[in-house]
Amino acid sequence: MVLATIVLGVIQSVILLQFNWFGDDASVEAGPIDTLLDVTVVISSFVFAIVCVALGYALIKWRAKPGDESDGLPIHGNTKLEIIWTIIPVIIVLGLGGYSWAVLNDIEKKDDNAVRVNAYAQQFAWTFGYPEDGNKWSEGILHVPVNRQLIVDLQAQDVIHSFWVPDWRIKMDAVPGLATEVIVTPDKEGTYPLICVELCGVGHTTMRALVVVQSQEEYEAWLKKQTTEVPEDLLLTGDQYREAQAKKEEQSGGIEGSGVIEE
Ligand SMILES: [Cu+2]
Repeated sequence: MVLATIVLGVIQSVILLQFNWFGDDASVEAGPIDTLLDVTVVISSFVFAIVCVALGYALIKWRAKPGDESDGLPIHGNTKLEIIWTIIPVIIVLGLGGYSWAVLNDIEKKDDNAVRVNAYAQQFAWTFGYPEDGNKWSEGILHVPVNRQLIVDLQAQDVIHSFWVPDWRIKMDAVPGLATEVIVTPDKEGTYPLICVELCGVGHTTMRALVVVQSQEEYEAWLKKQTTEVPEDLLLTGDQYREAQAKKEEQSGGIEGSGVIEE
């Protein structure tokens, strides 16, 4: 049985690892994320193999003889077995949880040299602000430099949206009134789809944009050519949010300056 389980687990793992589940990879973060998925696939394959072999063994070994209509034995649990099948899954889940935490912790480290972009999400479009150079604005297309960390501040204008670039493997929700950000280092030049992956209304499926990853020089040249600035009404939502946050901090800080708590 042990041998059958190992053989089945190995065969399943080998087959499942042949698939390129997430498509091409175009970020530094894609490597560790894909490895995490592969480890999960292999562990799941062996768990599935244990279940299949145990089930197959039971079906053959304890099959009722033809004509045997009698009841089965009155079995009343098995404490040892129950402890084992509780502890092993707990170890697996905690182990994978710790591993995932370590990967996330590692890929979310911020770089001082990162380029910052604002992504404004609204029903049903993405637009982008570039605070590094006059707060320029682009609609439906995000330009970023290659091999430089990118921090995208997500700003939802109406409902919850979600920023996902499959080739980067990174996905993050944009929530009204909440500051969330995408941290990623694109490492391959090219054009990639950006997809909203939070059902945000009737036009949700059309809420897509393009990401253009290019060299630092090309990126700067493109940014220089842009003339439109981020419209006021888009800025307002962000500013209002920051104002509210500042007020809150003042209040929790107590005594001075809030102008709200008098007596
Ligand atoms: Cu959306």
